[in-house]
Amino acid sequence: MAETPVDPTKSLYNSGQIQVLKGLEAVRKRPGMYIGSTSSRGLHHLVYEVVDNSIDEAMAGYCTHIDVTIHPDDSVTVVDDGRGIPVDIHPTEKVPGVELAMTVLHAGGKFDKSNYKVSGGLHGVGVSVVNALSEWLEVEVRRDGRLWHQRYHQGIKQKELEDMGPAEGTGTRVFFRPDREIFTETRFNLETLSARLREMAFLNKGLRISIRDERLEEPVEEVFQYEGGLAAFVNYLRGSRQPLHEPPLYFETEKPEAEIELAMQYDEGFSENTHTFVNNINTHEGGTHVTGLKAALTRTLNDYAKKNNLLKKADQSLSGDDVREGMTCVLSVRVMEPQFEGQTKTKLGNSEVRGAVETAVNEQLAIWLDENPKAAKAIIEKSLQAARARAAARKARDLARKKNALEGGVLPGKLADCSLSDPSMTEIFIVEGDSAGGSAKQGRDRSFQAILPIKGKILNVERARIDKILSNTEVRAMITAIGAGIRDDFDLSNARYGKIIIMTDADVDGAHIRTLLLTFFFRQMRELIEAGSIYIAQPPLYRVGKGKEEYYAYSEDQRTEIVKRLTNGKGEEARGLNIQRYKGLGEMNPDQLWNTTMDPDSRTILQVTMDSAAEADAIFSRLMGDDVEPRRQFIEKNARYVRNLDV
Ligand code: 0RA
Repeated sequence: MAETPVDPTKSLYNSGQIQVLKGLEAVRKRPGMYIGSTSSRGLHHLVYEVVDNSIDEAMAGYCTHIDVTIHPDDSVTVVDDGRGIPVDIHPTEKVPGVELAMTVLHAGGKFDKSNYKVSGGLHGVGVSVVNALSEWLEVEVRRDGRLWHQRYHQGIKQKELEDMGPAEGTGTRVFFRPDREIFTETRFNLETLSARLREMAFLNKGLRISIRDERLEEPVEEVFQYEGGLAAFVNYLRGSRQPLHEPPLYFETEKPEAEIELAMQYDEGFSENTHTFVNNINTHEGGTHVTGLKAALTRTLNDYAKKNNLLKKADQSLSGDDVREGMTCVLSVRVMEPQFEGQTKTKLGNSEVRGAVETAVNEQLAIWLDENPKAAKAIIEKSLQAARARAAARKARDLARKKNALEGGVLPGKLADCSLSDPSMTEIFIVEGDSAGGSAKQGRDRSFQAILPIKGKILNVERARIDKILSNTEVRAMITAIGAGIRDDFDLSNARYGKIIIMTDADVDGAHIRTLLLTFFFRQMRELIEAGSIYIAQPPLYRVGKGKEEYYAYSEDQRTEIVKRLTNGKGEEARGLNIQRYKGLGEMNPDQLWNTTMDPDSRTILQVTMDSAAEADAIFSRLMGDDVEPRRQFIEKNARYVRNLDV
């Protein structure tokens, strides 16, 4: 029954095959060029790349289910119920379509462009890159009543595509194990993958995406499927903030230049939460669609307010910032030939999209306001309040400026500054508590390390308005020490330090303070996160001493490992070991703090990134909003979200 669709007498090494081997070799030589990095981030990109192909099939209208499984050995399966990758022999390449997809760079499945109107996938490098970087990969295709199978090792086929016999349905299954010779991190983070898959489900209304983690004794499964699409996304992002109206404004419309989908809702909070996507790609850097959206919001809300005599003075108008305060908004556009620009290729350049989005939002928002006068009034009233608060904040800032408080000049008294001033060399540790601050000041290298101790719980910036935030002592100390201003006035080029390192105790209180600090940076100095300047210090949990030797453990696993090594496997009961659990940074002497946590040559610090800004936003809202319960649950579960930000 096995039937080989390629003439077996033909040499494996015709010129096409040699090209293929060269291409995959290039990927293995310089993986970073194709997937960004070989760390945790690159590892997760492998899964995104495979899933993106299935999502393209869903966007084309042929796929309704995608199931992702993480197996106990950190191999992954992605199954979809799409049409299945074609298996017939390509007329010029003389190999099955599926083999082209697996071995030819950028083929992906889109080797025939007519198959897809629009397609997503940030990297668009194609599944062949995943194949090249996998110890092994198996692909299975169900098509035309049969099941087809092929296996690869490090991108090289082990056999020709094989017909495995009759099968029902259609679809594609890709099963792979990332190559340990390539990746420095090979464990998948469930939360990271879930966050991304959840986002994809929100963006593709009705599509069912599941993830199953078989690495735990009790496998866990999560299913993401949202009939509400972006409206459900906005609801999720809003978290526990009180809505000003329900349901969110929602529309879908088709213009010649783009398909446009939007959901928007105002709440009693003070931040703006806008997330925008083009062909399922998060456009962190904005672009023409965002310009169109903002212009339409400002214009239509002002028009409505004027028409209904809601503005106090005839010449009063609402600014863009005013009308976006307390707004959660998700915009998703689909365009045929997107042009991505910017540092991270996440800024839309197509000029025709601006007008399309602007017109659509003008039209739809005007209709919605007319049909929802109560909501409209609440939104305008809120924008007017925002305008007043902004005026008050300006006053407060001017006042502060006079006292030199926010513009550098007088640095906070508690700051132990460093002697160098070139930010590419310098770093500041924001340290919880005066006693730990004292140890850090003594232990540091004062040439390039500055220390700012802060007291316990800083103000919860999610719940406070700008004028109040600016009057908080701890917050002011951070703003002055960093020296780059806040929000719209923030200027990265004025930052006095290249790295801002949050150093808190390795306990629940420490996690809480870290959350507060991250919220502060997320809301007030987001560019610092975007620039990759915010880090989390990793103090050790244990010191294991044996005679004169000492070792530090940063996790329970590490402690077990060290004890095993020092006792030749006998365990902790063996005598001569002195195990100390650090309850706080203050228990370490200055030398220990330097050696374990501060010395750039030996420390580990986690970089906080914006990769999953939408997810971070939801977490912040959930944790920092008015509801106590989610916060309590979170603290009980502990501060694992930093990993989400980090990957
Ligand atoms: C090329 C053409 C067609 C489907 C696909 C590729 C396809 C690729 C992937 C990758 C993962 N899942 C996928 N599902 C489909 C359409 C072929 C036709 O016209 O039937």
